[in-house]
Amino acid sequence: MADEKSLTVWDATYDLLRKLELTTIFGNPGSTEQPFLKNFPSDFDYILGLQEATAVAMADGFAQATGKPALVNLHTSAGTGNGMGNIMTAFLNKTPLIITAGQQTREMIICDPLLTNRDETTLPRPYVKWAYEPKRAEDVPRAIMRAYALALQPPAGPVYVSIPLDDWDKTALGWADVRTVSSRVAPDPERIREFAARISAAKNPVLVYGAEIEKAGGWEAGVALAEKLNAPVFRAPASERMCISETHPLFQMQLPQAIGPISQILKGFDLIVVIGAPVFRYYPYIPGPVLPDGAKLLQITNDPTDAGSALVGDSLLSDAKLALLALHDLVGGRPSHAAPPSRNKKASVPESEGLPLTAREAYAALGEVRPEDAIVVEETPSNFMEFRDYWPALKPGRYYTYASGGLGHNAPSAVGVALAQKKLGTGIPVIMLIGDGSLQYSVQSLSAAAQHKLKVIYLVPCNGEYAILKEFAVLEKTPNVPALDLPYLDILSLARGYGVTAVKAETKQEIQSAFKEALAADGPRVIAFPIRRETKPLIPPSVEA
Ligand SMILES: Cc1ncc(C[n+]2csc(CCOP(=O)(O)OP(=O)(O)O)c2C)c(N)n1
Ligand SMILES: [Mg+2]
Repeated sequence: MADEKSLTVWDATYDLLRKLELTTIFGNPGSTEQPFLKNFPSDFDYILGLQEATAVAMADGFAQATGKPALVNLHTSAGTGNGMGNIMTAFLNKTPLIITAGQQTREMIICDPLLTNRDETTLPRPYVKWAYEPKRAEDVPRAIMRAYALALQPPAGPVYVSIPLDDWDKTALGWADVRTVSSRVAPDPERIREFAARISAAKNPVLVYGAEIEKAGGWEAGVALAEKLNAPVFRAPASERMCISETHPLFQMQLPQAIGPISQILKGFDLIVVIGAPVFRYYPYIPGPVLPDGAKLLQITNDPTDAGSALVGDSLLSDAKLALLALHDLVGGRPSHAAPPSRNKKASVPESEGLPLTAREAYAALGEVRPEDAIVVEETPSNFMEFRDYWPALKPGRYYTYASGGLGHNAPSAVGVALAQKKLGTGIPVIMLIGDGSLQYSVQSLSAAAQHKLKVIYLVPCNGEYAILKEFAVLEKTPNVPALDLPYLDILSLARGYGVTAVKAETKQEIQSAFKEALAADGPRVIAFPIRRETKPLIPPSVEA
């Protein structure tokens, strides 16, 4: 290690990263990053994305699965641009990511040479919590420390530090000071008492749980509150994480992502208590009352933006777990209140109608051979709800998807989740359920899975189309949209091109045996299974009722 006299910005920064446990760096190198990556220390790992969208989302999955911030290094403006869709998703996922990007030499920036990141602090906005380029090279380690402290605090999220390539060899101010910050906010005691009193006074309260509960480690606290109140639990629409076992008798279903249908479903409840979620994450516009007649709403979130954007109700800022524990102590129990009938019926296995299988038939087949402890990462827009019918979430940390709907996030995120399992030594396999269209957006992630021999099984339902957009076209009455069919995609060749063993499975038996083989294999596998083309209603009639 360098002595204090010759200490460089590079030395001080790597020392800081080591102390912050940011020793896994996701990225894609260019000449503006090479001065940072030179003499790469042997106790660090570099995970190559091949494209920055992949690098960002791998880091996102890794950070979520380890529960710690992760570091991504992007190539100046072009690399930031490529990563931007997934930076947006990381922002909505509230994942703490420290993003560093190379920048041209300070001496030359004035004349706009190639690779200049013009307006470097504007480019990643509004989807970073902070964007900064140090005013002098010596401030690089402090900027990274500040970025780390900001990324971690609620609501967590990505931060961006642009670093000119000539900064790394400059003399440092000294070793960087390592700081710690808190990552939870406790509820205002007076306001949570008011919320508890309103819940205790409600005749027929309902709980809507969101992703913040799992991120806060609050599954048990959520169950305890629901059981004390004897109140039904819905999952917030478009939740990126789970919050309760889907087989718990009080669990109902995930709410649909539309105004009218949500009110329909919540009809009859006088108090809707949303914990750890926005109110609400909508998708198609289906008009209707925001709340059913006579209902009031309470929201608890750690995000002031989500508290601000709610159309109705009263909000309280808090970490979800701390709020659940406090409410549990403060509310009155309702043991005599009749338990709600569960909507959560075991999905029946459909009769075979020939080939190709429907998505439901294929998922029923997979559900039969499910290893209980696997992690699922999902991006299959038109049929993920069917998958969940046969693969209910049972434990925390076993289900990930995106908070944004921006395709290209989950395939690389699954690789990050699998890398985390490898580093943590859990042995838990990762099942990546990905649409044939969606796989194309960050297809390079297959390569990292192969290079690091990660236990990821890609399940690719192949309908050769953008099925969800056909469903949207019916709802929005927009016929004859071009380019919704992609029958020419060759998933097996793509996978093999990136070094991943790939098989096609058509029948129930083929799917099941390919899956069992994949579970036993060393490294990733792709299983492509043709599914029947179906254009279903975007909001299923069962949830409109
Ligand atoms: C970055 C991005 N580009 C485009 C879209 C629009 N989009 C939403 S779903 C979808 C099709 C997904 O196709 P596929 O993965 O095959 O799933 P399927 O609808 O067939 O189930 C598209 C293109 C998007 N959500 N994100
Ligand atoms: Mg498709």
